[in-house]
Amino acid sequence: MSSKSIVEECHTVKAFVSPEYIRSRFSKVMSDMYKDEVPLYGELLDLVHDINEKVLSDSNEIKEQLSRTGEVSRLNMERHGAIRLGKPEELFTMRRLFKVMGMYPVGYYDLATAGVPVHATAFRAIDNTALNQAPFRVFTSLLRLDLIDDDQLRSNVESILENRQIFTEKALKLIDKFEKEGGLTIEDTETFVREASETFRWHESATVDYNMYQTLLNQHRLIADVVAFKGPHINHLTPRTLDIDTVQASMEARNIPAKDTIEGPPARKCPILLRQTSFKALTEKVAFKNSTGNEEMGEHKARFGEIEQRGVALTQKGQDLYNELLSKTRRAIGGSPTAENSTEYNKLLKDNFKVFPDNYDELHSQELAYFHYFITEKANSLPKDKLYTKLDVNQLLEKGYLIIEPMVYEDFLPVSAAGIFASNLGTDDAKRKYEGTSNQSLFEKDLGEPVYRLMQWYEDMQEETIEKCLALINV
Ligand code: OOG
Ligand code: NI
Repeated sequence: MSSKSIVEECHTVKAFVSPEYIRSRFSKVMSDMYKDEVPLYGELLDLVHDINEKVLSDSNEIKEQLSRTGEVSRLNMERHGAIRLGKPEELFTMRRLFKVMGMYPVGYYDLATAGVPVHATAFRAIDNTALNQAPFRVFTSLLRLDLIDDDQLRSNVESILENRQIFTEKALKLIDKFEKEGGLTIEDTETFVREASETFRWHESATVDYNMYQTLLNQHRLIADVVAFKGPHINHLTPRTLDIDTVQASMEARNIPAKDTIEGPPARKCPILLRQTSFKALTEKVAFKNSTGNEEMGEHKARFGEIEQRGVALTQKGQDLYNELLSKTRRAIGGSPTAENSTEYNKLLKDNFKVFPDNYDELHSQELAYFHYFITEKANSLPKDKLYTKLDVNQLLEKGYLIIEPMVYEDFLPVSAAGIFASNLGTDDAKRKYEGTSNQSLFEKDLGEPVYRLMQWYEDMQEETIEKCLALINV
């Protein structure tokens, strides 16, 4: 290539910003918007921030662990949100929209068996560095129209949703532009972030009349939430806390109406997977159209605030043990915990989980959890006459040439997600059962591509850190 063409090329190359930048801008805009719409969420953020600071200043061990894995820098910007979509095309375009921000669908969650007629994925970054730079994720569910048994209602829902356009013209244009050109400039990014956030905004007026809203509500509160509005308002945002029990107790002390039980595993020295709690959904005024063209006021409950504490990701073996112990506990109290039996439930959960090892060395040696590997100073003194392989890893660990740190679980838990849905939808809905099997292939067809396999992702990441250590040792 001549030097002239290089110069020419330089002139035409546009400076694209990174997907991490777009994602963190978007996350910030969403958080500000939600703080504005749901002030209690702002209060929750402050609470979580104060408690995280205290945990970090009280425990050097936690601070060092989070520094080594790169999580400490992301803690204050860490959050997830959730949206509920109504039709396949919305899911398809949502995938394209999130791709602009470097977010890809990971995992398939079927919530029908838990009485919620949706299936879902989580859009998130998939590269470890990218995740540490901007950890924002969105749990995205799609209504399963095939689970509405009333034919008339299903066809009404279809026609209500048929002409709905949840994306702005400008957002759609910028998605096209990103796909054609491979990136967005800083100016386009600002427009994109603003336009994309419009899709997730709350609307005080419904698109249906009050009667239709009631009909939808009677079928399932979630169906009303998805179908009666102009778009998929973000229904919660969730900061990450380092001490969920303290936040739960502080919520109660501040009269923030907290959910009765924390979802997920019990409190442990070495946290596993994900524990979550929330404050209950607000009752908000909504204007419904009526047949005379006037507005009729009513109310709707959908939006809440949630918090989560993340722990180490489990291998399939660990996940199976987790599922077994959780089911055993739920069976013993007759299903999902309630306000009345929450103390009994928590005690039983703690007892049942006693068999789950609670130190990182054992979680590692029994292959129950995933870890990042790091080399220590001491590794410099290793004799150079041998090529170290994966077979040597355990011995290198034992002798202190390598150390491990827990790999944080980045995803969601179907039983917890159903519990979060249920606590904000009302117990009658939660008791519903939907017949029929999960339908990952239909979901992936609507999405337009397969979801990333969840376990494989952790397996690959662990493998990567081992390879990296061996490469450093073998230089
Ligand atoms: C989503 C509930 C799932 C979580 O944290 O498990 C979720 C919803 O209510 O739409 O966000
Ligand atoms: Ni959530």
